[in-house]
Amino acid sequence: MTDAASSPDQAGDDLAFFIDLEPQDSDMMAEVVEGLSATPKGLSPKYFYDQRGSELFDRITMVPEYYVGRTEIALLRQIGAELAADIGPDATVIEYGSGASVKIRTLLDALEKPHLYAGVDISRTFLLESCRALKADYPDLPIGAICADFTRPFEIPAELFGDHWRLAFFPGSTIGNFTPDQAVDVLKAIRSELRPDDSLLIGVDLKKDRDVLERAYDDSQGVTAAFNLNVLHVINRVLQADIPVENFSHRAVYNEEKGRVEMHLVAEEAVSFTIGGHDFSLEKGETIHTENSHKYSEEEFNALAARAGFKPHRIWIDDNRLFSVRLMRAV
Ligand code: AVJ
Repeated sequence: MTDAASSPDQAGDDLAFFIDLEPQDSDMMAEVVEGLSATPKGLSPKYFYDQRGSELFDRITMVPEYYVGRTEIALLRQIGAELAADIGPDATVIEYGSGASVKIRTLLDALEKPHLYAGVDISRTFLLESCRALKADYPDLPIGAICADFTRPFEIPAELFGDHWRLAFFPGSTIGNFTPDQAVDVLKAIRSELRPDDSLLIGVDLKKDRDVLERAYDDSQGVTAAFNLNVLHVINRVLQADIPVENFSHRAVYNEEKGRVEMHLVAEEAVSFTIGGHDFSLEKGETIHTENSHKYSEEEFNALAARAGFKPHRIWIDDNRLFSVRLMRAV
């Protein structure tokens, strides 16, 4: 664990703090090599989000089939007054996966005099950009940035968040990217930055019709396909690999038994490539599993969150029962 709290001028501007826990590229090499050496082959979805991947994800949120982002934003707008009443004034807001710009603005606008905003993200560039953009719009709100991989336990100076009620904000159903056991660990890591009766506001996608789910992850404009394929470009660039991206295609399928949409990259013909001195090959038709997006019923998610020390406080669901926004309390 590094202790890399830096002064505001190292962050280059008027952020209240910038903590860089330096999530390592060497972890990426080891993880990618391990994932592609396994049977079946797999990659962590966190590598989707380089600059282009983040831009492609933004475009996914605008395709008609992908209901997740817009449904969550509409819910957040509707529930502002109830949320403000539940959270109270002067809250410290900690956002996991910074950059969901419309969502955090909707939340900050709803709350009464938030005390501090802290963004936590693995991408240093994206984190600093989104925190600076937020600072420009909320000049009177202290804004801090924490560069960290929140899928692993991380430690930040205890005094950083101060004495106010804390609200952890984890939108977008990002929690769905993890298997249920991993999700419990992520929620435990979030829980460890909270005290009893602090809050977690989390977006959780609901179980629904297979067709709706599969279309949401295979849109007709091919944006999700480009997003999925981009992870191979990321590996080629960051790890100096030579994966022939043009030989892969995108596949999305709802695995009903596991309650998740899976994205895969399918080798359209036999391919071979090298990453960091390791040789890999895929037969025609072999796949790389790139993402899971778990869907939960209300009860399923309650049970999962309970294992991490959260109890349900309120749940809001849209009229079409597509998506849930949940307010949970730390036990
Ligand atoms: C950002 C993880 C919530 O799983 O719905 C969207 C990512 N992947 N389309 C999701 C994603 C393909 C998204 N999350």
